Amino acid sequence: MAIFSAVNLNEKGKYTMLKLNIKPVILLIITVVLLYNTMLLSQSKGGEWRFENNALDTADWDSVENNGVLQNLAGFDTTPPLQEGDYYLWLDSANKYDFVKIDDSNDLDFDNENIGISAWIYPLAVGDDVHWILNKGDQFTDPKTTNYSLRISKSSNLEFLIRDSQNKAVPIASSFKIPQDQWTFVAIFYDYSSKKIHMWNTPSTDPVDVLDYDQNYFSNNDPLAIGSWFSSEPSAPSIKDFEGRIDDVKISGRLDDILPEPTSVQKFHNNPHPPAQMSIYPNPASLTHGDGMVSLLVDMNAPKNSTIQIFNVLGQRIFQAEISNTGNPMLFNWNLNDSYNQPVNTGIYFVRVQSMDQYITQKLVIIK
Ligand SMILES: [Ca+2]
Ligand SMILES: [Ca+2]
Ligand SMILES: [Ca+2]
Ligand SMILES: [Ca+2]
Repeated sequence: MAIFSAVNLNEKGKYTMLKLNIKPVILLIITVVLLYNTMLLSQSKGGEWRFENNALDTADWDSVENNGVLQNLAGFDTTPPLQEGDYYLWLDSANKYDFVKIDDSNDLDFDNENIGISAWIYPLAVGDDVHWILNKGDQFTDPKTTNYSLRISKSSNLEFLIRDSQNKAVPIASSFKIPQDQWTFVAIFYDYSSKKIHMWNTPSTDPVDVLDYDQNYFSNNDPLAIGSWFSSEPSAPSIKDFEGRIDDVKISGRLDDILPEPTSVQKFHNNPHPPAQMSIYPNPASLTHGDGMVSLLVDMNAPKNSTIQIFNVLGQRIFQAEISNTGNPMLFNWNLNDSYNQPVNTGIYFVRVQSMDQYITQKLVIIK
């Protein structure tokens, strides 16, 4: 009775109090279920390996989980400096034939089409020989096979290499060199239709090199090796191993999947609606005080199914969820855990919510 009279009276103060009182109820009703990486509409091939104490394919754009198996003394490690998450693939220079082997799959085969590959690498050996970052093929068969591969050349450049129909290796090298003993982002994109290779050594949208490259290339029946070139000769099961740390390896036919998305600028697409709005509270959010939760209240004007993505300052996506239509405004609660359900680190993050042609990005600070 008192509540209704508050509405009827429409006194500004009481009405505001009413809104505040029923807000938790409304918020409960429209609190949405976060569905992890399962409802993305468009797909490509390939995979993503983040080595979070496993070699699982965690890509959200591919159709098959191409999980890897550690070979010989390959392992995962957490010794700093870290690049992505808490673990990376550790390939010790004291060990031979250590790499990750992933079985052949149509999801990993590429035929005369676009292909993109990216990775974070921390090599402990460059310039002494070539070192394979990855290779889909077999070094032992005659002819040898390489559907596609990425390596550090003997001159320390990044090199993309395929094997053509005459079994001839066709490499193309970057202008830049790969430094030793530090993390470097490396990426290539072969735009097959325009016959161009794009190469990066920083996680930005603009490539460092754009090079002519006109080669047909073909799938094979052989494994993908991360950290070497697989050989079916049992006494020497790989060749010219990478030595050091590898993290966040991505393969896709689409450029968007292998490069971090832009994060730092708040943008709005052209649309006839007033700008989308988002409130994040609390902000800063605390990992250890309060309930360890942030709430996002988003007004998208024309609510449709939405995607929430959270990026760190390096532009790496650490969390993503698909949200079905919940009305407008929408409320999301995020428990400050990443996609692996691990608590995120303190620092600056960017929250991006996209719904059809609208998107909005805001900064979120997470403190102890
Ligand atoms: Ca896959
Ligand atoms: Ca990792
Ligand atoms: Ca090794
Ligand atoms: Ca195959």
